[in-house]
Amino acid sequence: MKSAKSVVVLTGAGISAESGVPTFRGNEGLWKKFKPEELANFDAFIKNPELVWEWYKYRKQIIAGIQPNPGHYAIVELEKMYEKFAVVTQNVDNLHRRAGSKNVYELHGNIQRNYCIECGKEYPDEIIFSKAEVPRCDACAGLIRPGVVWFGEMLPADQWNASEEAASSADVFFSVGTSAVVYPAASLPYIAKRNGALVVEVNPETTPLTDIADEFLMGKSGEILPELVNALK
Ligand code: BJW
Ligand code: ZN
Repeated sequence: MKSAKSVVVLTGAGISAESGVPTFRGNEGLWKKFKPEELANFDAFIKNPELVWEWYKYRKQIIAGIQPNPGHYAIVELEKMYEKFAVVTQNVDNLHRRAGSKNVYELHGNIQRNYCIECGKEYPDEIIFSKAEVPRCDACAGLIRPGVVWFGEMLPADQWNASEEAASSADVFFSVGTSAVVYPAASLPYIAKRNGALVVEVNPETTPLTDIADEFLMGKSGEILPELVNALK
């Protein structure tokens, strides 16, 4: 870490768990009743937009009421220490930017965005919450959807390309608070490792990545990352 020039931190739902955002999988997971693959896809939305909107409105409300935690702030501190630094997040909660991280790539979109599936017109959350029924576009009557990336959808090309490039040239690559099962995000640590990076995983539980990680720091990111920053300072 002391000699590294380029550091990349990939984050998942676990980094926001200590802020009070439920994770997707596992015992405390949001989707205990529904498999993520069943709900977070376009066909499920078309079949049952009421259910999918109920789920996103619930999460928008949670996210609006919470704050970044020491894990997010430790990543802000790390960014100040390196010439090249990137946060690549699978989270849609905007907490890295709110904490003060500058170079953030959002692979799965942002839950604060909403847009019409027919004409692309964007809508703020106030419009979404002003209607009890499924929100529709005032220009073309198309369904409005959340601005996130569902299964089977392409990731935003600019965010993905920049993340892949950052992973390829990283000296140290962190995988923090992700179950490391959703692709293509889960391929980034492998890309980094193939290009010579030291791969460090931070998670209270093991994942499919643990076996190939060079270091596994077992525990909560809100505790481990601040300790790491202190040790570096
Ligand atoms: C803590 C902690 C603490 C707890 N501190 N840690 C077969 C094989 C391979 C791939 C595929 C396949 N079939 C289909 C695919 C592709 C598919 C995929 O990967 N599927 C696999 C699941 C099998 N991927 C896609 O479809 C992607 N697109 C794509 O591939 O495009 C190309 C394509 C186009 C057309 C056709 C086919 C391919 C898109 C993926 C989009 C994922 N979207 C979601 C929803 C986003 C919107 C929303 O938020 O609602 O993204 S799903 C959900 O999972 C969300 C997350 O970002 C993502 C990852 O979850 P994450 O962050 O890892 O959370 P958890 O809950 O799983 O884990 C939390 C972790 O934290 C745990 O490990 C805990 O232990 C830990 N933790 N407390 C630190 N305090
Ligand atoms: Zn429209």
